[in-house]
Amino acid sequence: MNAMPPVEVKTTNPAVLAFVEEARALFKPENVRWCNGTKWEYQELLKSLVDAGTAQWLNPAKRPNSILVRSDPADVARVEDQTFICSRSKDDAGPTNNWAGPDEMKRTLAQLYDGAMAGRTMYVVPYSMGPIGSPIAGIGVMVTDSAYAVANMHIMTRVGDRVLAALGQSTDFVRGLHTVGYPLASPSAADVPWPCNKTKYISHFPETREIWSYGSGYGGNALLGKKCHALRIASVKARDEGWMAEHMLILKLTNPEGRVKYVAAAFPSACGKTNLAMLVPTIPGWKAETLGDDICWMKFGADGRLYAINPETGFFGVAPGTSNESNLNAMKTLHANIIYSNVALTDDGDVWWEGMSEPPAPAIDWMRRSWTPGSGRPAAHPNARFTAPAAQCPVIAKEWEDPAGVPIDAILFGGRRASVVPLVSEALSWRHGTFLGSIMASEKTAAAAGKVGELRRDPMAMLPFCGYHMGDYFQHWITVGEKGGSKMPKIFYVNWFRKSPEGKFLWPGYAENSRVLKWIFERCEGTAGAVDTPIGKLPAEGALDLNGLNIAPGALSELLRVDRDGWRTELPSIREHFATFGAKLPAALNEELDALGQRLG
Ligand code: O2Y
Ligand code: MN
Repeated sequence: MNAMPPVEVKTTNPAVLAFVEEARALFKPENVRWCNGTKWEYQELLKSLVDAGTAQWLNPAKRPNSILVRSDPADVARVEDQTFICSRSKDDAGPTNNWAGPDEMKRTLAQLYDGAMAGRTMYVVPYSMGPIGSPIAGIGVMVTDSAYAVANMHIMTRVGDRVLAALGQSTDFVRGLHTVGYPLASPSAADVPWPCNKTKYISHFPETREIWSYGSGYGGNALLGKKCHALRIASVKARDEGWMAEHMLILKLTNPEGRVKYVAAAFPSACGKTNLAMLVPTIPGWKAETLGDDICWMKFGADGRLYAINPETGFFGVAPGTSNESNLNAMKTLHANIIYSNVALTDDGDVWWEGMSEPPAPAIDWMRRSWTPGSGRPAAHPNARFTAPAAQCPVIAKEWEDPAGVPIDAILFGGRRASVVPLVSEALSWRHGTFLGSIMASEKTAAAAGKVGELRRDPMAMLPFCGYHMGDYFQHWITVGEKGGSKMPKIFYVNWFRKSPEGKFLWPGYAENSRVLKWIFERCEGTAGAVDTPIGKLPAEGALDLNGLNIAPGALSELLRVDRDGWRTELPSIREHFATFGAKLPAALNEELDALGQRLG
């Protein structure tokens, strides 16, 4: 694991040098490697993962330059219970975050960090979230002893010397410390394929823009640029500086006349965000292209509109359920240069996961055991992932790396609701849209803890990712809306998952969602009809393009039905939800709730 020689240090920035030196003194690694971000370096990282037994090469005839990594079975997903917002005041973390005092947390972690990288290489990873030099982008410097994390950062962010050059002598960078927490007695001591620690902490220090992560090597716990930086720390920075860091995909829509609209959309996990980000419209002449599938940073441009970038350069997508039917463009993206984590291995050296195709026979499951279809257990872990370069996506928009960003026309919220919530509605105003985002909810599926069907509120899909008090976050949305005034994007609420009384999905979803996107596009142009209802504006009769769609009789009226009783029944649960934010809940949201109650009658 320590094969790579140290490379030249390409910065004289005293703040960066001091940060790295302090980390070295604490972690006590065998050596330090400054990552330069080259392709050569990436290949060396993959080779070191294979040499260490963490990864294996896939069949190059099937998946060129791709590896399969299997993690420790106890290290397979983000650990929300062990994720902390360590603001100076507990009240700033709010009711939706775990909190610990920054000094106390740093004392705990400094003890765990002491010597934690013994026998290992400490990689220094300068990275940019967003196109280097973009006024919307932000820089981080992360140290880690995980070659897996570094290889993933290479795909997911812009890494290396050019980032240090862009940073110059500035001190405005996020400082990230990460260790798997598995020191070695010596560099030649026996290692395990996936070093990690039973003890895990994912700690954020919002005031000092620091992230301290311990014990996990997987995904969001270890790729500090993603959820930790681009959402939890960035949401705080965005509040302080007057911009928005959101858990949203970014999509470009082009109509048959060649006019373009940009849409950002927030959905909780398991609602098909990556699928929507890459959808192939079914309506003739319409085009959809991807700018991002997970995170969106938006700042005001000189013209007063909100401009968005995707801070990432890759997709860290859930593999199970991804198929040619559900997401053809993702499948095409995955042909080469991929890091697969915890998927199954076929006997011809390819990958497989549930929902991809007919099951292979036999295969090796994600826990390295032989597996046959019908064995009663999944071959891939439900949170198995692919890390894929965004540039490989066949429908990546040409402006996806534009440093200026793209002007956002519409923001979509959505969740998984079997009843009550219609296929699509348009908010009456930015403030009403903020209200809709603040009450976003999904019904629990069998995969989530809790009773199936129970509502889980996930405001703006930011519940696990907002780095401060969510009441203040709602207020930030309202404040930003007041600043942008009439130039703010229109807000819509969509629900692809409404069911008939018999429990059948009413809407085909997937590519057919383009019909809803068309209505949204045309609402932004002012050409599509809408009717006012108590819950917002719904498509007027005939405004939703259903040409060529085979939809059950009566399904459309049910999809667009305003279920007044259902909404009335929901009001107390919204009040209860709002009560959790105490005095920090903006009065404007209570006013919106009261107004909804009045409109429902
Ligand atoms: O489980 C993890 O470590 C990753 S979670 C994740 C990854 C990519 C995009 N979104 C998410 C999420 O939880 O929202
Ligand atoms: Mn996400």
